[in-house]
Amino acid sequence: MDETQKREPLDVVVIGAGFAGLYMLHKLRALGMKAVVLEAAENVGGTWYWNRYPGARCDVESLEYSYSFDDALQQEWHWSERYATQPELLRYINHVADRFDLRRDIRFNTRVASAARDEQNNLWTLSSEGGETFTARYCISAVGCLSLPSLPAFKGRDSFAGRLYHTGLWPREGVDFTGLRVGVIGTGSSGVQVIPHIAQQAKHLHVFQRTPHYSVPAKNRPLDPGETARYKARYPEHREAARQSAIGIAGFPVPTQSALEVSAEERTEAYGMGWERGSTGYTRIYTDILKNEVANATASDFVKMRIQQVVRDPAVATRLTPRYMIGTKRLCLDTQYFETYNRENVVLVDVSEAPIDQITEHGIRTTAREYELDAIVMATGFDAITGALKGIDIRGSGGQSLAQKWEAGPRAYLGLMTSGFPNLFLITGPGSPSVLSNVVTSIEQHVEWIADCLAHLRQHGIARMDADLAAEDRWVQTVNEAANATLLPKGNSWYLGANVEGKPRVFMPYAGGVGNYRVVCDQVVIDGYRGFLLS
Ligand code: N01
Repeated sequence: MDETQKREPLDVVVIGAGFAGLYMLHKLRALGMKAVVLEAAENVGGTWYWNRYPGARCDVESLEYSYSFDDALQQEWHWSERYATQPELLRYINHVADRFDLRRDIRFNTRVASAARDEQNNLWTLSSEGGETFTARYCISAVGCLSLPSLPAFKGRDSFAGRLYHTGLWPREGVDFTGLRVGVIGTGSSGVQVIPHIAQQAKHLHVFQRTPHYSVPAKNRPLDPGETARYKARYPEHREAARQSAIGIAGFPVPTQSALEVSAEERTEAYGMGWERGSTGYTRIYTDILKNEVANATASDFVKMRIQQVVRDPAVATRLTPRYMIGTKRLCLDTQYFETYNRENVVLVDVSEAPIDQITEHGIRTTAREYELDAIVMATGFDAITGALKGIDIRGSGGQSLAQKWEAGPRAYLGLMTSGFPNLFLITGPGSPSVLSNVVTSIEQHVEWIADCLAHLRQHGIARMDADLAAEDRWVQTVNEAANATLLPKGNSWYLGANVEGKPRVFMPYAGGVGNYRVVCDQVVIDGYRGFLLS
């Protein structure tokens, strides 16, 4: 008899102990449900556990990028900086795990390999890579949207004699680059954050850039106690504003004007103020920056102009100047990023024309020449939104594989369930605002929706819930329409899977706004879980 048969099935098994999995467990406990969380890492934290690279910092302000579900928690926790560093965020998540006594139901070092639906017994069986099995009535994915690192399959990757790192799999003990010749591949959010730090330590840094990206200064600073106290005094209002907002952030002013209905002088002043304020809200200064190409060009041009001003060598400045529309790839937030290219020990290698041909024993060879290096840092991002889920062999009704169902792009109703996989819930799944929002706001909304749903099923004696295929198809259409009403699908971004070779080009998150999305989810419930099949 194997482990599975010896044990009573659990009510719920949750995959992942990041922000989503922890809160889900807390809610399930409150419902009196027997739940276990399976976590690949040896501790809690999810993305904040793995992304320990120097300079890792959140780009949503600390007072907003935190749980709102417990007032004592939000009042008592002290954030030291406007944008929290990775270590501070990890301390916070550990505090939450301890405060709510969550660890006793988390199995660490347990990477889920497969999840199979047993239709006859209405159960899910999950197997770990270590061979353990867990059986439950419901399975909830809290695997995160940016959790499977993408390592481009450069020829010769294993032949490199030096040390090779990925920002999303950073060694716990840290890395000392002192005196080394370092190469960083990638200039997205991770690259933009890690590059200034490595530049300060390394003897020499080569940055291999394929696409120059937009970044605005974070203007990070210590939080003033008076300011924090004033903010906390109105926490419930701020949180409610975030829930109703477009991207789950209360602090971004709601734009009221088109960029094209004001004078050039007025625009320049507004962009200048946005630049000085330091936040990704820069692309929300006017209503149409992400909707109209002409409006977008005005916002893009301002940042391009700033890059030209900051970077002293005009040829380097030109190579650092983005050529796409701002915001169509995720806007980066940095501290001294462009300034770093004024350092003597930093060289920008443009690999858009002479791409990386291979990694050699000695370093990186582009089609133009070889660069000798002691260490290589891949800041090459993630197989976003679907990668972690598709990496688990998930089999629904009739043995259908999720990876196969999503071969041409993910399909999920409200991003919460995918038809043919009954009793499997997805926190921040594809087709929900997820990565286009303050993800903690979106996680809380999904966790609460799922918990309410499970309570409803129990109360009404409903054992099985699935998404109706027709409702799912209509929602996928809605997601496409929402994206196409913006400029977002026009960038070669990871929102579209464009960063992973062979991944279908499908815009995955819902771009219609956090507040609007919440209304839809709530209305579906009011309508008796419209679009779901309950039996
Ligand atoms: O990954 P990315 P990331 N040859 O995909 C390059 C969140 N995040 O880890 O643009 C050469 O953005 C690639 O080039 P290109 C945030 O949501 C948040 O930086 O595809 N280069 C790009 O420059 C963010 O958006 C925070 O042409 C190659 C880079 O690698 C998301 O995570 C911090 C290449 C990858 O950039 C992902 O950010 C960090 C190749 N073969 C992350 N393959 C904050 O909160 C890829 N690249 C601040």
